[in-house]
Amino acid sequence: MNKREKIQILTNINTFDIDVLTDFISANQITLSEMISAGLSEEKQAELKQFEERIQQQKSDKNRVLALCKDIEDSVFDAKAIKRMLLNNELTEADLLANTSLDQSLIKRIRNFEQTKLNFNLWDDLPPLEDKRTDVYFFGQPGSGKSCVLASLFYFLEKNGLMQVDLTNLAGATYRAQLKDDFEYGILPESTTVDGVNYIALDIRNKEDRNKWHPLNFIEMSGEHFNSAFEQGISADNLNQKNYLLNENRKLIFFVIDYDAHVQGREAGQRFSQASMMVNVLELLDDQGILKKTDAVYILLTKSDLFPDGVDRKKFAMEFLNEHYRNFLENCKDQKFKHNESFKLVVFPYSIGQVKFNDILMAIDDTSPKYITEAIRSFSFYKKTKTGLFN
Ligand SMILES: Nc1nc2c(ncn2[C@@H]2O[C@H](COP(=O)(O)OP(=O)(O)OP(=O)(O)O)[C@@H](O)[C@H]2O)c(=O)[nH]1
Ligand SMILES: [Mg+2]
Repeated sequence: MNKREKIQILTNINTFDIDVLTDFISANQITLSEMISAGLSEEKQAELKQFEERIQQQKSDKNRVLALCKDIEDSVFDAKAIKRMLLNNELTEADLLANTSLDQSLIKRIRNFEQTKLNFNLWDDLPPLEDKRTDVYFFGQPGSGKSCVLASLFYFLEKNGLMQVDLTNLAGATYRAQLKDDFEYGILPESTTVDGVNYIALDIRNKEDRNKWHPLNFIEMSGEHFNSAFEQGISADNLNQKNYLLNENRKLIFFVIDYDAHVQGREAGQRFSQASMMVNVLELLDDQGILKKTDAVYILLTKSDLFPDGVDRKKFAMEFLNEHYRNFLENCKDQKFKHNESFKLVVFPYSIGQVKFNDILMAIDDTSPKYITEAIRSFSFYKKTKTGLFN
């Protein structure tokens, strides 16, 4: 539009329909204030003001959506939060498709995302640990990946027909099924409630002889109990409720170190570093005579899928721990020496697979659970078959 045309239109501004006027504004050809100065009727002024407000609103909505999409792309939100945004119409599927790398199938998984409410017992409700089993403990700070390790292990054992359940603790058996079923659907467990604890009794088939079984009690508890043991010592209020830890069963102890929390430098909001806590808890376990009854200490460096691309994960884990957890490693070796090499020390990286939005498992990786199964079978005792069906 040239200057002459513009003057012509402004002179006859009240002869144009509203639709034409909004087109002039949208095309940035004539502004509303120019129209008002040219004598636009009050009625049309009111309509155009509303029109401009709507445009303004749309612009800020668009910016808000773009900002949300960028945060989603940067994994700022977990699956639950994105699901909420979709349900509240803060975002649409079209927004996600247009502005993020999410595809339709992932959006569908987010829409349908529902974690099973896990059934955690308080200590008081649990039966005592069955004796004549090896007790398997996982110690690590909240969020380090303990429940995910268990979920991936149970999934692996079941998929490969390596497990027999024991129903002494029904709550434990249900918990195992919940963990495994959700995992199979790519849904990761919610954080273990602060006071939550459970134990799962099951037998793992021996590698060489399918009639032999390794009887185990897996003890799962929240990272808060671990923190509390670090700060206040092992007591009946944390790791040794019900005298579980002090029973006579042989033990396998897994120390779970969160690689991601270390790299992020925030240590998942913890007051103390994992390195300091591990060293103290190891010492406390020895003080309580637990290491005497221990057949293996495992150090898991979890979330190893987040290691730099292309590295040899076992080698990288060893180098990483040697650099950042040197004292803890050396203390483990000292304890081993002190106990006349009566327990094994095993270090390895652990990954459940590829994780997205904190709660969604995109692809399952069996490498680590396979390794851990071997490591448990190697250092726990076995008994003869229950059925004697196979020879
Ligand atoms: N990338 C990646 N993330 C993982 C892996 N394992 C766990 N995570 C992430 O870590 C989060 C916490 O894992 P959990 O297993 O719930 O941690 P926890 O140690 O049981 O924590 P508490 O129950 O709070 O003590 C999961 O929701 C995942 O987002 C892994 O192998 N790879
Ligand atoms: Mg947990």
